[in-house]
Amino acid sequence: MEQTFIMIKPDGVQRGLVGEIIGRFEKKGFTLKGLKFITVDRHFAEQHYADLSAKPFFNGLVEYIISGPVTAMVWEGKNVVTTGRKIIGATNPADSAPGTIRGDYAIDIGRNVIHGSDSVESAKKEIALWFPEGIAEWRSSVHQWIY
Ligand code: FUP
Repeated sequence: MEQTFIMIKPDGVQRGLVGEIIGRFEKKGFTLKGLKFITVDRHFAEQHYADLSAKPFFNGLVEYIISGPVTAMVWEGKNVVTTGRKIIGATNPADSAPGTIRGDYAIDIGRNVIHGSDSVESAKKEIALWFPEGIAEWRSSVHQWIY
């Protein structure tokens, strides 16, 4: 089953949006498979955003991510990578549709509350980076057609 990496960024944590965000993914029908609350260091944040290292906003982005604890999660379900990105909304909250997380709760691109993997391949990389200890396997007892 497909998995994605979702991170509630320091502003989302500080603004008390953790429960709201987890609720949106749960109510959609996705399954929470991994969860931890951690503050990462500069080296780790630079690894997570390595693809953006040449961008002018890279240093500010790293400063923001290390500024406080984040909520790191693995969510599982059919098409969870693409659907997760839809639930999150466009990168720039100025363009995110109302009803999406960024559309409802963010204003600035540099404080956009949440991260979600952009492909199955990057989800695998990000889950390996953030959960090197692995994810505990558990099976829901509900019927398979209940997502
Ligand atoms: P996303 O996949 O939606 O998180 O977007 P990107 O990977 O393109 O960007 C990662 C983060 O960099 C965004 F969440 C916010 C930040 N960013 C800026 O601060 N300024 C920009 O111009 C673009 C992105």
